Amino acid sequence: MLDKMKIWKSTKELGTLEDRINDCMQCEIPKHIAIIMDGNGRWAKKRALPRIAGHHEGMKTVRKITRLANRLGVKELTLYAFSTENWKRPKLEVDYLMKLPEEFLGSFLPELVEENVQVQMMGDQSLIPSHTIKAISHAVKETSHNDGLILNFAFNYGSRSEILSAVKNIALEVQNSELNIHQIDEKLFSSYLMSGHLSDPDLLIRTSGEIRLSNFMLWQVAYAELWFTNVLWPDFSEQHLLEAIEAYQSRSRRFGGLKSEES
Ligand code: V07
Repeated sequence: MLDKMKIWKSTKELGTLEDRINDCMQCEIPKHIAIIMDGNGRWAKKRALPRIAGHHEGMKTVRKITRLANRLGVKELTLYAFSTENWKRPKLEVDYLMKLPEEFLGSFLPELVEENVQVQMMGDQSLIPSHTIKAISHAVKETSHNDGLILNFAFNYGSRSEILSAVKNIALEVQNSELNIHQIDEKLFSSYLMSGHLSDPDLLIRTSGEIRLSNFMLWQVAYAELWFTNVLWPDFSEQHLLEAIEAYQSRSRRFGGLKSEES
C-alpha cells in the first residue's frame, strides 16, 4: 500500500503549494474546520503597535486562510470573529472591531462571490451595531446562491447561551405539544443550535498558545481533532494550515478504525 502521508511529505519539500493541494485530493480533507483566531493583540504588543493594528493584520490572515481552505476543497470554515465576552474590551477597540466586517467585505466580497464562497453568520444579532449587521447581511444575501465553501463567522457568539436557547426552544415546543420528549435525540438537539445546518467540525484550530475552548462550539466539537499552536493569528500562514490538516489526517488514520485499513 502506498503511504499517502509520504507522498504528501515529499511534495511538501519539492513541489509548489498547488502540487501539494492536488496530491492531497486523494487524502481526507477535513470537511469542517473551526478556528479560534487568538493572538492579534499580542502580535501588536510585540511590535509596540496598538491592538487594533493586530486585528487589522489578523483580518488579512482570514483572507489568506479562506482562499486556501476553498482551494483545498474544505466545505465549511467557521471563524470565531467576536465572542460575547469581547464586549468587555475598551470601547474604542470594540468600535474598531465592529468596523472590520465592512472593511473586510468592502474589498473581499467580489472575490468571495467569484470564488463561489457562501458567507454565513452565527451569533446573537441583537447588540451588534446596525452598520455592521447591514454589511454582513448584504454579504450573506449576495453569496446565498453560492454552493462552494461556507465561510461561517461566529460573531457575538457564545456556546453556553446557544445551548440554553436551544433547550428553551425545545421546551417550548414540547409544552405546545409540537414535539414529543421521545423525539429529542442528539441529531434533533444539534438542529436547534445556530450551526444546525452545518456538520460538526472535524478539526478545531486555536492559535496563540492557549489550550482552552473559551465557550466556542462546546457541543459541536465533541469528536473534533484539536490542534493548538503557539503561532499568533496574524503570523498564521498557509503552511500552518497545511500542517494542521496533515496532523488531522495522520490522527484520523491512526484512530479511525476501518479507515486505517483502507489507507
Ligand atoms: C475580525 C480579524 C481576524 C482575527 C480576529 C479578530 C479581528 C473578519 C471579520 C468578519 C466578520 C464578519 C464578516 C466578515 C468579516 C471580522 C471581527 C474581527 C469582529 F461577515 N475579521 N474579523 N470580524 N478580526
